[in-house]
Amino acid sequence: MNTLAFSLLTQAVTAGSEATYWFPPQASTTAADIDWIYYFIYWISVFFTVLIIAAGLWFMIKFRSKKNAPPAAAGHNTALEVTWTVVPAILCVFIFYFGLTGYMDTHTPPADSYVVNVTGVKWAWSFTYPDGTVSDTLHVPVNRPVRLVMSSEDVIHSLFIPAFRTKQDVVPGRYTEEWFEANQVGEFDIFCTEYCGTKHSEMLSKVVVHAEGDFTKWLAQAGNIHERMSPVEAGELLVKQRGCLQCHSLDGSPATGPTWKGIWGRNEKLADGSSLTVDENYVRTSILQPQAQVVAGYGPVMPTFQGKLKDRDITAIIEYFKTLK
Ligand code: HEC
Ligand SMILES: [Cu+2]
Repeated sequence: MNTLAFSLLTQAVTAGSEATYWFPPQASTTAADIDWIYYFIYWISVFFTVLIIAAGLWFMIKFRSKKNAPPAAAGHNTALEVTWTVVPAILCVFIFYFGLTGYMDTHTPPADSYVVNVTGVKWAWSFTYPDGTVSDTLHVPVNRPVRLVMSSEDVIHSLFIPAFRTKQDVVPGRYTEEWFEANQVGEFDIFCTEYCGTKHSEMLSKVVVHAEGDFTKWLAQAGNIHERMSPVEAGELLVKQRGCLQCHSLDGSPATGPTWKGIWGRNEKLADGSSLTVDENYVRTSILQPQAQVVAGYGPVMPTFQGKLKDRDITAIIEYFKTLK
């Protein structure tokens, strides 16, 4: 057997906590069980596929009809028929049992879970922690159950963390939840797995699993950006974290929204035919009531950041805009 095929086969049998050719690492407490039942079904399928095709080929040869002979009458074999009914029935009950208990485990968050709120919006994720801190990557402590309470501002998205083997739709107008307990420190991918429009495939993020103690440090750091950096730096961080750059470019290239290159003091034509100069109040209104003054040539698709960006944040963004010559 060549080495690639051999290593694929051994990986498929012995999936450990490391990533394999087929799967990302098993980085949560439920991942190993999910992979176990997956491989159980997989190997049963391989076994029966080989068995049935081999038997079919063998019967074709062995029972080939003789020239001009009448077809042989088929009889019963009770022992054989009972076997091929009872064995698959037991296997199905077994798979159902493990499927159901696994489903219950992955859908029942422990009562002491750490709660993070998740918002999906075309085309970015944002994560809000109990103290009000917001980030565009999900930060969690290791070895502690985390419950995500999720909602969407527009269409249906789905938050998928392959390394944790967890996935759940994120739906407008209601909350859905998913939970996991990461058991490995590191960075893992987050995908949107519900087709949600043009940039669906770019709706990516990461989950950063912190070692014991580091998470609290990260949270304290992330929370006080205005104390820790200048307004320009804070503004730059905010527009990255809040997903503004999904729709606004910094290099003059067109996107869903107008580019921010040279935005400050620019003369802007609005959809209602009027025009104005970009100043503090215009930026503030654009962020809090985007539909009030729509720029000519663009759709009224910007979500409001009312209640999400505080005055101090908007001031920082304005200072940052002034640097985008
Ligand atoms: C879903 C896409 C989208 C996101 C996300 C988005 N915007 Fe916009 N934005 C637009 C569109 C489209 C326009 C033009 C239409 C309008 O004026 O409402 C716009 C207009 C603006 C304007 C006026 C620009 C000009 O040239 O006159 C500002 C300022 C602005 N956005 C700031 C922000 C900030 C700050 C954020 C993040 C906190 C953000 N936007 C996030 C789509 C978006
Ligand atoms: Cu999406």
